[in-house]
Amino acid sequence: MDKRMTEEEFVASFDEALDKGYIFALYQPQMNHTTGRMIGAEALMRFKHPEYGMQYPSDFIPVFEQNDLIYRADVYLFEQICIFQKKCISSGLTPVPVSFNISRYDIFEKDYVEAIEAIRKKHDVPVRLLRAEITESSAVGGMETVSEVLKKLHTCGYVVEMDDFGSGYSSLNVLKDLEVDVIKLDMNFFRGGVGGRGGLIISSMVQMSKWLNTPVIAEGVETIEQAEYMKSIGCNYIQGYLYSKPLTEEAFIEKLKQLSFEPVLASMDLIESMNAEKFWNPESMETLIFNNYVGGAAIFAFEDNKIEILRVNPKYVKEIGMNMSAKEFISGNPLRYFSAEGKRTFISTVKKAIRSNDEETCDTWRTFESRCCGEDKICIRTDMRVIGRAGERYLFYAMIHNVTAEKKRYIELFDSERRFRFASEQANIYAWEFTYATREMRPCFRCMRDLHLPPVVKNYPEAVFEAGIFLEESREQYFDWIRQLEEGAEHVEGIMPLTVGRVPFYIRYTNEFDENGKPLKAYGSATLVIEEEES
Ligand code: G
Ligand code: G
Ligand code: MN
Repeated sequence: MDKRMTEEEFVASFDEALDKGYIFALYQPQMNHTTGRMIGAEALMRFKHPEYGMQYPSDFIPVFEQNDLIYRADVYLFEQICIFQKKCISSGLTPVPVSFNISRYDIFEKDYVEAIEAIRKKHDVPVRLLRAEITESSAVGGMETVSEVLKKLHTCGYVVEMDDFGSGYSSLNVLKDLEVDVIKLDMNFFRGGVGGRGGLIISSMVQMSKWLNTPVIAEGVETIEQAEYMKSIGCNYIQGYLYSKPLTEEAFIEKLKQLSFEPVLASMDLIESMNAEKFWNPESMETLIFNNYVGGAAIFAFEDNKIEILRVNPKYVKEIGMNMSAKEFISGNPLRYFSAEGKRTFISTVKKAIRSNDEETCDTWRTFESRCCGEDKICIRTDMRVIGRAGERYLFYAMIHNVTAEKKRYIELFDSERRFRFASEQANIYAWEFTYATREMRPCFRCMRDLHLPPVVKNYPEAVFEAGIFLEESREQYFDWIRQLEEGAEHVEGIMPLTVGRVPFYIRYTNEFDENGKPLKAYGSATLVIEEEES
């Protein structure tokens, strides 16, 4: 039968507890939720009295802290962890890094780092198999001391994690001054659920950690929904009851045998000249350029066929118009605005840019709805390129242009030409289209029937001179028309005799331009010139 021990009982039995192993570590696996691999474990202190049974950490940790016992307890537990790691190595297992908790009281003990280093060396455990967890609240006693300990730990080669991030002790300030390697975000601080404000705060914290290039481990994850939410905002590392409770050494060894290991990755490696720190620094030249770039620009992440906009500049917001705010673009799935075809185009362009590692462009239609402007369809041209990657996650720089007006004009022209061609099939007109780039001519049905042309005439217009449809005497004139069209003339027209019968036809060309104003195709038509009979 368990009995809650009193403060006096904890203090009185402390020496015996260290001696006889009432104090020991449990190991809680830390997982990559996406790959199912283990990234490490946290050692958690437990107290089991032979008579009174298991005691709550929330009971004995504060007692140890208030009675100057925590330092001894932590150093003791650190040695237990080293012994465990050494045992794993010796028995041929692949050990994973184990995090140990540093109390804020340990930080004020002068030779804390020296003490644990001596123990680590005594047991011959590589430093990469141990990670230090300092809590945000350590900073309460003064930044200088924590900073000093952090430096010492780094010098010795320890990865240092910021524990209990989000607990509210001015998280941002602490993060700014302490260069930790990993952030542990405790879901217990968001028991109100991940919906609404809680979710927004968590996603902002994860976002921020990305800017700092610091991986995040979400702690206290109990449900699949929480894990999926964390994954959706780019945090794959998870510790909590969902995967496993803290385990005894024996049970943890079983996990080690079952699961494979992968190292914790920084959330993003920026390539080449892009310097992450500068880029996210509000005062840097990079930020200045981004914010003041004459066109719309955005930074987005791509993973798992999903797009996440991380940052937009003021011109981006202007370019799309619709009176939307930067916040509206950044929150939620940006592809929700896209047409089905636009989605496919965008994703395939993203993939192309990953393969080519070069700038790629696409035009996509999106439907925006805003409170003031109602619904509107907008065509956006995006020039994108990869600027960073971490594992399967890619970071992109994108420049955007609103090309809606050009696109609409283009579509109108295209429609009118198509209507014209339908009409010509009905009337006494021969019609065809000629594509400059391919030198291909596509005749209408009547041309095919009367002039015995195939559906595609190659090597146009040379081919129709060879076929005797156009006459040699018109060659110079006709090639001059084509030249004018290729140089951008809107129309050319004139009368020309066709076929051996020298039948006079009125020939007219209308030029079609692409969205950049470059000639694309010429639509030709020929109508018989009816000469009025002389009376
Ligand atoms: O397992 P959980 O209920 O284990 O732990 C409760 C609290 O005790 C947590 O805030 C945790 O950080 C702290 N804690 C767990 N293990 C240790 C330890 O080894 N040393 C210190 N100082 N705190 C610990
Ligand atoms: O050192 P730190 O305060 O981060 O200790 C982690 C604490 O979280 C420990 O008390 C541990 O037992 C506890 N814990 C681990 N997984 C879960 C979980 O899924 N839910 C909750 N509520 N607590 C957890
Ligand atoms: Mn911890």
